[in-house]
Amino acid sequence: GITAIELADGDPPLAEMHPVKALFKIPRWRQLTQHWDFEARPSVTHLLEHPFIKQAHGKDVALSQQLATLIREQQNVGCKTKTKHERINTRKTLIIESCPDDDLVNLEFLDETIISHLQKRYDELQVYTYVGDILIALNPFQNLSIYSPQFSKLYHGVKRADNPPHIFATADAAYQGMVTFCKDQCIIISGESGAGKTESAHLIVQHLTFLGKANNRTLREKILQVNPLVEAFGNACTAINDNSSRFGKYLEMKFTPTGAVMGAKISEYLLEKSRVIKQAAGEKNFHIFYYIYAGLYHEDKLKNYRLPDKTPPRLAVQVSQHCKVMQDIVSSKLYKEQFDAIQDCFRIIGFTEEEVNSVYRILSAILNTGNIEFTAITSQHQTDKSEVPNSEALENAASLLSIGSEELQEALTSHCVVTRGETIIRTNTVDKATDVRDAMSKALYGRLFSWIVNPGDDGMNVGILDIFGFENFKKNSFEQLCINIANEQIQFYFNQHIFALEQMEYQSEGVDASLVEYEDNRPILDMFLQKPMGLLSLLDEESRFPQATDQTLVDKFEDNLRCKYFWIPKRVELCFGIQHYAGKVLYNVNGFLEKNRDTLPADIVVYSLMDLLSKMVVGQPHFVRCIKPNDDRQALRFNKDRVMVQLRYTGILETVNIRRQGYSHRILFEDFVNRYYYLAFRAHQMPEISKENAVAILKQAKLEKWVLGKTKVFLKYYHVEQLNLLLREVIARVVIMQAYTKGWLG
Ligand code: AD9
Ligand code: MG
Repeated sequence: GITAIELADGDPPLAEMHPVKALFKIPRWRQLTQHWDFEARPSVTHLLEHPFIKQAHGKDVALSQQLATLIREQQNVGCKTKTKHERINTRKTLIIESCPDDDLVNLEFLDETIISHLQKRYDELQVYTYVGDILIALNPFQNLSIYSPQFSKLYHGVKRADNPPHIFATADAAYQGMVTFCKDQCIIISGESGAGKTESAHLIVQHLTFLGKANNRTLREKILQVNPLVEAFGNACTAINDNSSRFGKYLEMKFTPTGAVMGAKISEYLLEKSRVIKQAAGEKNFHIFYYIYAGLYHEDKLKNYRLPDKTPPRLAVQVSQHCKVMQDIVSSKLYKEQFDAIQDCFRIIGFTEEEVNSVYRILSAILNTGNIEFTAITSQHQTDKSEVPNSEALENAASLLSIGSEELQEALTSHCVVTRGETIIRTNTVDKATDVRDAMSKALYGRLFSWIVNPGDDGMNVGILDIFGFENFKKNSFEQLCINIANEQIQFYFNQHIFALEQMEYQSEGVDASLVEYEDNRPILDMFLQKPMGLLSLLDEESRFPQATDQTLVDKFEDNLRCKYFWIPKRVELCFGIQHYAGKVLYNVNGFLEKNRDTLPADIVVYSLMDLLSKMVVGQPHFVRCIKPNDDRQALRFNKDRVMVQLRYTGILETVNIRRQGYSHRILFEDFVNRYYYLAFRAHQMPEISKENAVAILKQAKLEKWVLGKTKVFLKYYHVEQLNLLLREVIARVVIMQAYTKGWLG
C-alpha cells in the first residue's frame, strides 16, 4: 500500500489504496493521474470540449463514485503551487508518489534532457533517480528527513514503482532477491571522491539491519557501530572530502535462510598507509590520531600513553604553527565527541579494555616514532652511519611497543644482508634510517587496522562494496594509481554486467537485436595487468633492481607500453599520463619504486582485488552511482558541467543509451495486455491474455518497430510514452464521462 507521510499542513491526505488501481489494473496509475495535479492538468471545461468525450458513450463506463472524489481532491492539491515555499510543501506530499522522470530511461534521449531532469529533481530535493535498475544518488550536502524508520517501513517489500527512487529501495531489492532466490547479492557503490559512497553504504546497512529484524538489540548496535569504528581508523580529511575513505571496504551482512540478520564482516583493501607519515598540503592524518589527543587530553591521560606534548609533525596541518595546532586539536569539541563515540564503539563491539589500551599505545608509538630523528656519524672509515641524538622519542616508542630502546635503535640504523650464505650487518645512512622508520610506522598502522577490521566466517549474505572514488589531483602519485586502477576494475565489472544481461535477455527471448557500442575499458585494464609486460609487472620488476631510479622507471614504461592509453608528456619531468575511463590523469613517478617495495607488490594487491570482483560476480549485483553536484560541498547547488562529466565517465549516459536504443521495455504479454487492453478493447471486455491480443493493441495504437519475443513484447522507450499518452487520453475521457453520468459536473 501507499502511505502518506510528511504531509504539509493543509494538504488533503492521499488515499491509501485507491480503487482506480483495481479498476484499471494500471500499476503506475499515479503516473497517469499526476498530470492532473500540476501544471499540465487540463481544466474540466477543457476536457468536456475534448472530441473524445463528445463522442463517448456514457453508458459504456462503470466507475465508482470515489473516483470522482479523487479527481476533486487532486484538483485541490494542484491549486496551491504559487510560492516556492508552498511548492516545496506541496512537493512533500508528492515525495511518496512516483512519476515518469523517476527513471531516466523513460525520458527522451538527449544528454541535455537528462541533465535538466536531474537538475529539476535536485532542486526539489529528489536526490535519487533510476536508470533502469541502477540508482543515481546526487549528494544533497545537507541532512534530509527521508531516512527515518518510517521510510524504512515505506520501502519494505513493495514494488519499486510504488515509491519514488530511494537508496532503501535498492537495499530492499537486494534483500528481497536474497530471500526469494536464496542468492547472494552485492551492492556496488561508485562515484568520485566526496560523491556520497560511504554515506550510501551506511544507509544501506541501516535499512538491511531494519529488514533483517535484528531484534537482538546488541547485535543491531554492533552492526551499526562497525562502520564508524572502522572509519575512524581508515578515513581522513582530504582536500576534497572531510571524511574521505582511504581504503576499499567490502562489507558483508550475513543472514539466516529466513532473512534474519546474523552479523557483519568487513574486508579492507589497499589502506593508504603512507598517510600515517605524510599528508599533502591541507590534508590530515587518519581521524583516530586527533580523536585520541582530544579524548585523552580531557581524561588527563596524555602522559599515560606517552603522547608527545608538542604537535607531532605527523599530525600537523600547518607545520609552522605547531603549538597552536596542538591547542586546536585538544580543544576541539568535535574530536572529543568522536573520541567518546569511538570508545562506545569499542565497547559495544566487544573489545576489552586491555585491547583498547593496546590500540592507543600503538597509535602513540607511531606518533613518537615520527619524532625520532637521525644524525650522521662521520668517522675516518665510515660515512654511512647514523644515530639517534635525542633519545626521548626513541625511548617512548620502544617502551610503548614493549621493546628495548637499543634494540629499536639498532633496527632503525642497520640492516642485514645475506651474501653467499653469510649474514652481514650493514649500517644505514640517515636517509635510509628515515625510510626504515617510516616503513615501520606504516607497517604498524596497517597491522593495527587489519586487526581491528578482523574478518569473521560464512553464511548467506548481502555484500556492500564502498571503495575510494576515482581521484585526479594536481599531483598524483602511487596511491592515486592504485585507487584509479581499482575504479577501472569496478567499471569493467559494471560494463560486463550491464551488457551481459542485455545480451542474455535478447537471446533467451529469441530476439535479434544488435548491441549498442560502448566504451570497453578492457584494453586499459590489460595495459595495467598483463603479465609480464603490463604496467604493474614492469613496476614490480623495476622495484627489484637496487639501482633503479625514477628515470629508469619512466624509461622502462616508455619502452614497453605502447598503446593509446599511455603517454609520456613532453614538458613535465618524470611523469606519465594515463587515459582512464574517467579521464586523463598525469602521474608523477617520484616515490613509486619505494612505495611499491614497501607495500605488497602492486601485482599481488591488484590480484586480491580481482578476487573480490570474482566473488561479486557470483552474487546478483545492484549498482549505486553517486554523483557530486558541485565541488563546494554546498546544498542545492547543481553544476551542470560537473554532473555531465560524471554521468559520462560512470557510463550512465551509455547505460541510458543502451536501455534506449535497445528495447528498453520488455513487458510480459500478460502485463502488457492487462495494462493496455483499454486501447483496443472496451473497458468491461477484459480480453484473453495472448500474444495475438498484445499485437492487436500495438496495431490499434499504430505503433511500429516493436518486436515480439517468446513471452514478452519488446518496446522502445518512445513506444511506451506513446502508449501511456493514449491511455491517459482514454482515462481522461472515462473519468469525465463518469463524473458526468454521476452528476458531478452539474
Ligand atoms: V571518498 O571517495 O571516501 O573521499 P565518498 O565516500 O564518496 O568519498 P562520503 O560518503 O564521505 O563520500 O560523502 C561526503 C560528504 O557528503 C559526507 O560527509 C556528507 O556531508 C555528504 N553526504 C553524502 N551523502 C549524503 C546524504 N545522503 N545525506 C546528507 C550526504 N549528506
Ligand atoms: Mg568514502
